[in-house]
Amino acid sequence: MAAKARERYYVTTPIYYVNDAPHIGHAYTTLACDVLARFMRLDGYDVMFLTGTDEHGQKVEKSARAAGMDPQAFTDQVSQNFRDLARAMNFSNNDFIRTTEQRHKDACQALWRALKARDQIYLGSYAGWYAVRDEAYYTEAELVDGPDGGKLAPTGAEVEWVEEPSYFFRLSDWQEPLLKFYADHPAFVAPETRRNEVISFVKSGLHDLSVSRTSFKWGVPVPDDPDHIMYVWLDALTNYMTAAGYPDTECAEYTRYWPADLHMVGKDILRFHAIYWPAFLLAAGLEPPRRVFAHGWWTNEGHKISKSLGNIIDPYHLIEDYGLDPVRYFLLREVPFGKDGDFSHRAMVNRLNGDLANDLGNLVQRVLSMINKNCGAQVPAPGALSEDDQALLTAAQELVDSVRRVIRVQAFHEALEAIWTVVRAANAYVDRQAPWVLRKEDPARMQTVLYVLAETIRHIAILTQPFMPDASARILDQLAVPEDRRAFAALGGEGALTQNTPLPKPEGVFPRYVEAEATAESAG
Ligand code: ME8
Repeated sequence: MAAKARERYYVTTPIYYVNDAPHIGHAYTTLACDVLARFMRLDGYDVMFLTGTDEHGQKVEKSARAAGMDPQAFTDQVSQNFRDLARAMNFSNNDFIRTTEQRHKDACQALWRALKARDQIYLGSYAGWYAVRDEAYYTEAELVDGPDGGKLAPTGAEVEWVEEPSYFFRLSDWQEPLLKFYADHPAFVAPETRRNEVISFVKSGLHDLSVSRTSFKWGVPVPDDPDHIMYVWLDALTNYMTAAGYPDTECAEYTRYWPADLHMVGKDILRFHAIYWPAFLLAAGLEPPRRVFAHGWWTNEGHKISKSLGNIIDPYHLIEDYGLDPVRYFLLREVPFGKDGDFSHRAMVNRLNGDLANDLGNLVQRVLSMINKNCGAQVPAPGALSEDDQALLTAAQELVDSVRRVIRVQAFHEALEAIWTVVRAANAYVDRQAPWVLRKEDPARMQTVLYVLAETIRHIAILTQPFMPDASARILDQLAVPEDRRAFAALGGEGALTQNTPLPKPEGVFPRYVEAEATAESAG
């Protein structure tokens, strides 16, 4: 245990373009990272969890112009929206990086120099298609027909023809080394289907990549050639190293945290993270990250989420309507992580009222109020354990191992499913043991049953902390579990509840969601 205690874990979110208001998609990616960061901290790891904003490039410059603002003033203002979201969602990031910070410009220029020194960058000229929305270059062959006969990027973004002097990165030299890298590191890209897509894309042939622009100014200047600014993706990807102290590769942060354990991204930006990024790093003689996970896409009641459709899901509205922890639970429980998912009010309410209010909420409420009324509001005193008692306790105690196993591969839905198997087992045990009958017939046995249940709830609430930090804390408060006994080291017999500890008055943790219409009907 002690040896593992200070292992480190470095997890990152994409840095978000500041031109958009934060929506459910951004909240989702960062939430997944937050759960991992909290989980690993509770498991004894020294965690670095990074998020931030991507502030350079043509897309942001355009938005600043549309807002009638200087790009720096614009990004100063809108970057704050993402910090505010992090607070509202209770994210526990240790750092928030902005690509307009000096530390980041220094890192980008250092990486450029390292690539240049190794002859990985050369001056040429680019003529081809560019999509500002994706900040990506496309070949003629990749374009698709648009509805009005024009050409579009495969993502549906508009493309423009670009001809300008440009530096190129020798990406074509990295085809074989990348394929070898994927083969040597089978867990590098997840899920498996995405890994296969990446490998077949690389096998289909890589072209050298244009990595500088001259037709606008909003970016990091290329060292020794200030007519050029660095391609925004080379700039953006470097953020993961900036925050770890690069270019000072000797510093404590860098030696401790690089390479990152996990870059969490949406499937839209996998190519940049799983192909370009490891190629840049290998070419610069630096270590690539250990893993890139590409999760799926959220739709709204079956429709693609977009500004133009006016159906953006605002995380603030969700929090207001359903409560923060139910939203955090829903997003990671409803959809197998990695797959696309659809947000619907009905699905949200089903999870809230079913899994949270009925299954977990009722369990906690029933058990704690029985203890409050019948055990003098103290942790009950257990007698000898029956087979049934032992089976439930063992299931609760073994839960951490199965949860840990699936969290390691970012299968959040499976982690929650495993926890809920024990929640449901505890509810079935209550029904079987009927402590309300024991109250009269065998009060000593009732104490044992309620103790077993309280211990089971303690295990469940410790394990739900990464997902629902506030609700779990409220449950642990009601069991009088001290703050320093809430990490995974306190699971099992180690941190078991002590009989006769006074308990506060129980309060419901997950109120049922009642439909507005239903309230009106029942009132009328
Ligand atoms: O791409 N469903 O930034 P971005 C799920 N700056 N996730 C979604 C989503 C949806 N409907 N919409 C957005 C960029 N996301 C670059 C990244 S990293 C070095 C640079 C999430 O603001 C998802 O994680 O467009 C996606 O990858 C990310 O937001 C894109 O954010």
